[in-house]
Amino acid sequence: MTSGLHLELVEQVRKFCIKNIEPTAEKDDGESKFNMDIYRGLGELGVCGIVLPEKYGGAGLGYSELIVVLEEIAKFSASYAVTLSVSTMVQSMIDTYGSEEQKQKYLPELTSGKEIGAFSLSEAGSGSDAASLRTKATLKGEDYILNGSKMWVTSGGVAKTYVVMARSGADGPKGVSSFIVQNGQSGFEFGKLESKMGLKASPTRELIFENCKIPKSNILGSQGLGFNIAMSALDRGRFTIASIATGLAKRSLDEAVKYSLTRKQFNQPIFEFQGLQFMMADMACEITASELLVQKAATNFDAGINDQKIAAMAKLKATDTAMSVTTDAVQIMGGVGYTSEFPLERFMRDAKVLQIVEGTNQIQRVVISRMLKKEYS
Ligand code: COS
Repeated sequence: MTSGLHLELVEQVRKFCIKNIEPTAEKDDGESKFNMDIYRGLGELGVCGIVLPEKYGGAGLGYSELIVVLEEIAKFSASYAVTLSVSTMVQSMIDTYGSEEQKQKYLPELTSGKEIGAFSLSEAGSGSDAASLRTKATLKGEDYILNGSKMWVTSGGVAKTYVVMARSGADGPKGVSSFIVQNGQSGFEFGKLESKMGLKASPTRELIFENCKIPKSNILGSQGLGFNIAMSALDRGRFTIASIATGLAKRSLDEAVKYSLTRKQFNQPIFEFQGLQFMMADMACEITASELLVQKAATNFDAGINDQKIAAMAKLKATDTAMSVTTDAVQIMGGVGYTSEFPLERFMRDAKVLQIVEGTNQIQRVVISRMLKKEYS
């Protein structure tokens, strides 16, 4: 699986992260600070539009390359990796469902990393039951009027371009449409900035729409297609989140093994205790299983196969693994693992949200079991 191109990408991204992310990662986490210059630096490196066509400023590569990049960034900061993952998901929505005019207008500044894209589906009353969303989009002449609020929007406030799912028709999934809305639009305000357990360098905000008038031409795809657009975007978003989980887990195991080989107690490196060896063997096994699922999901997409089941499996397995591996890595490192001297306590807090975002892991099980039922019916 590891090609020369992948190794080259990993090397470039690693160098960038060591120089630009690692030195301030702990401080930025402590201050909940997102640094736009870091994101723009990733853009200059050419990784902010990896899967987008070159015609719109992308690199014209595939998801197999994107997961390698995200995994590497996550070894330093899950916050920047998630920002990039979600912005890429938004770009791919515009690329797949947008008109030529929309692509030319919105994609170049997203692919270049000059600006960020954000995805806005959840609301206070509709999380897992996404099709019950209530934000209204009322067609009046040549415009839609948006009213309502959206919650837990990754990059809310720092992103310029938002794909917002709103109700333009009847109850249920068929009444949902997707709209492109940009920061600065009259009637569009940012609400509460969330105070979170982890992923602190990535702002999460509420969006408020009050008689926000957007031209009809800002609809993505066609009226009533919004739920399907959101779901198919999440099929891609879910395994890219999984690659971030794999990055967190890999770095955590790396730190734990290195530490346990040098830390001595009872006159020997703590690595020599079988209790810890078995923990680390299990961690390595689970990480490899996760990595293979993520790779399978990515190669499927690159081959044009939209396999929801594998994407959901990758998200479920890799994020549960990240949670258990980061927790065990902190345990192996003991007191020092619980301090911010090492990044592991941050990684453990960051891992938790990966089990929740882009569909909780319970929803991934719903998707997997529905697919199983379909296969056997
Ligand atoms: N790709 C394209 N279309 C999809 C799809 C996918 N992956 N999944 C569902 N759809 C379509 C269905 O085909 C159906 O359309 P048709 O009637 O034309 O066939 C429509 O969407 C409704 O699908 P479904 O009946 O499965 O909808 P449900 O209300 O049962 O919801 C779940 C399904 C629970 C899977 C969905 O609501 C979900 O993923 N929830 C989690 C939301 C989430 O991930 N939020 C995170 C936001 S980002 S932090």
